[in-house]
Amino acid sequence: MDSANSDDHYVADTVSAAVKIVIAGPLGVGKTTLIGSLSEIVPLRTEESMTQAGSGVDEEVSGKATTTVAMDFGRITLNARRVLYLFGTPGQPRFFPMWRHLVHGALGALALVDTRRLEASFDVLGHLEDLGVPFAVAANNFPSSPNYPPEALRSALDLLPETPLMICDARDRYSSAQALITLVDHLYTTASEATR
Ligand SMILES: Nc1nc2c(ncn2[C@@H]2O[C@H](COP(=O)(O)OP(=O)(O)O)[C@@H](O)[C@H]2O)c(=O)[nH]1
Ligand SMILES: [Mg+2]
Repeated sequence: MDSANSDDHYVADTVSAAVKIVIAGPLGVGKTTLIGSLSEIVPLRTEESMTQAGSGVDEEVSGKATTTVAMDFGRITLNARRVLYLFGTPGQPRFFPMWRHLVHGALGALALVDTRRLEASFDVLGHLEDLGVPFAVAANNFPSSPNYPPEALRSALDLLPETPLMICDARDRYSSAQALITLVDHLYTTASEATR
């Protein structure tokens, strides 16, 4: 990166291309955490306290006091010419109508799932399919997460054979980066096959 810009919030002057990736998943799965682990800028967050108003509407996740109400936004400089922007979706199904705008121009999505409550991800994965967004799935590991064999997890989530599935720890930068690299590899392979 341009040394003049290395310490600040601005994209280097040499950058001429941007890639957009969406981080999707239900409430409390670790989207905000993953973007925070990966972003080189302090991520733009839209966290608000969860209040009684959401009771009975939004899923309640134990220990979770805030929720993303618009989106998360982070940035990774890939090289002198390219940056990658991460857009995190809000997890609540009532925000699904805005996903159409959030995914606009995105190369693909990383869908985070929580193996303690897989059913919470069904709508999210279905919604990505409906929107035609290619995706990879990362199971964010919590201490009490059950260890399902990959094939059982694939089948429970009804994933296509080619959809990548991996385990990650959203708090860990390396693990989160591996998940992102797997997604980008998948997008690259899918795009090369389509042009063959
Ligand atoms: N143990 C563990 N906790 C996590 C992990 N990822 C997120 N958390 C915690 O789970 C809670 C929900 O994460 P958050 O990123 O806000 O979820 P979001 O609703 O998908 O944005 C937070 O308290 C995080 O600190 C993880 O990989 N392991
Ligand atoms: Mg969030």
